Amino acid sequence: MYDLKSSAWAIETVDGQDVISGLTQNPKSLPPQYFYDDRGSQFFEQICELPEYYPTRTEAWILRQFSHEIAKMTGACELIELGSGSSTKTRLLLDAYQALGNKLRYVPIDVSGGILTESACDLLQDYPSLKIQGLVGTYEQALAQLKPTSLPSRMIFFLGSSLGNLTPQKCDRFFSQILAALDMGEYFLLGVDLQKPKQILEAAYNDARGVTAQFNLNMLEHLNQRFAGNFDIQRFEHWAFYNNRLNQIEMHLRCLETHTVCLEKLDLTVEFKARETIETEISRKFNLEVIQRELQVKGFKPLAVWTDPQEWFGLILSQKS
Ligand code: AVI
Repeated sequence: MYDLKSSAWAIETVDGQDVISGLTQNPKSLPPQYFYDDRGSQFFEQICELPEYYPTRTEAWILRQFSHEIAKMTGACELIELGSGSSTKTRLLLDAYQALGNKLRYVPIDVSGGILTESACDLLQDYPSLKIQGLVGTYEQALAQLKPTSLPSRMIFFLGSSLGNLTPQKCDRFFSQILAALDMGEYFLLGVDLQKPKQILEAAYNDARGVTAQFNLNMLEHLNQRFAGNFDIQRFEHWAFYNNRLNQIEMHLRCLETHTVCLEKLDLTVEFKARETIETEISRKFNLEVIQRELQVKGFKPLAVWTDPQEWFGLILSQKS
C-alpha cells in the first residue's frame, strides 16, 4: 500500500518570508531548503555519485557492514526517514529489518514530493510486503504529524550528515523536536560527516564536473520560478571553502557584476554589488565524542557508534532515555 499524504504543503506555508529576510540582511543568505525543487534533488543525487563527494559512499559502506547489527539492537521497528530523497541507502536498512522476519513499515519524509513518490514506487516493487506512508514537508511539520505504530518500536533516522546543514542553534531545536516525536526507549540513528583535512573537504564541494556549482546556482532558478523572479544566473558563480575555525564548509553564490533582482510575488527588489555574496549553505563537520555528548545532554542515550576505516563518517545509534 502506498499512501502519499498531503502533497505540497512543503515550503508553500513558508510563503517566502525567509527569502525576504535572507536577501535583505547584510551579508545576504538564503535557506538551503530552496536547493530542493525536483531539479535540485536530481542534482543532489548526481553529487552523491561524484568521486570527490565521499560522504554518501562512505555512509553506505558503514550501513552495508553494520545494518544487521543495528536491526538486532533495536528489534522490529517502524523506520522513519527524515530527508529520504531517493531512499537508496534505506534499502540497506530495509534488507536488515526484513531479515528479522517482522512486518516492514517505512515513513519517508521529504520536501520534494516528486522524488519521494518516485522512490516509494520503486521500493514497493522490490519489497512487496512493505507498507509506506510518505509525508511531504519540512522536518518540523512532519515530526509533529508522526503517528504511534503497531510495531514494537520506531526508529527515526537522519542520514547523509544533513544535520551539518543546521546551525548549532537550529540543531539544538531539531534534537528537541526529535525527542518530542519519540516515545521513551525509541531510537534515533544519526549519520554525521567527520572532521578531516581541508583539501579533501574542499574538493568534495568543488567537484571537477561542476555539478555542485549547478546545484548551487539552481537555487536561483528555483526562486525565479517560485516567486516570479529575474535572477540572471549567468551573473553568479559558485564559491565554497572550509572554515577551519567553525569546522564547516561555507557555500555561497557570488555576484559577478551589479545586478537588480525583482521577485514579483514577494514584492521584493534587491540590489547586488559586484563580488557580493549570498550564503546558501553551511555543512558542519563533526567530532564523534562531541556530538555524542551533545546528544546525551539533550536526553538521548548513545548506544553504539560505527565508522569506516579512515574515520571519515560516523553513524550513531541512540535511544530516548
Ligand atoms: C544534504 N547535505 C548533507 C549536503 C552536504 O554535504 O552538506 C548538501 C550538499 N551541498 C553541496 N554538496 C552537497
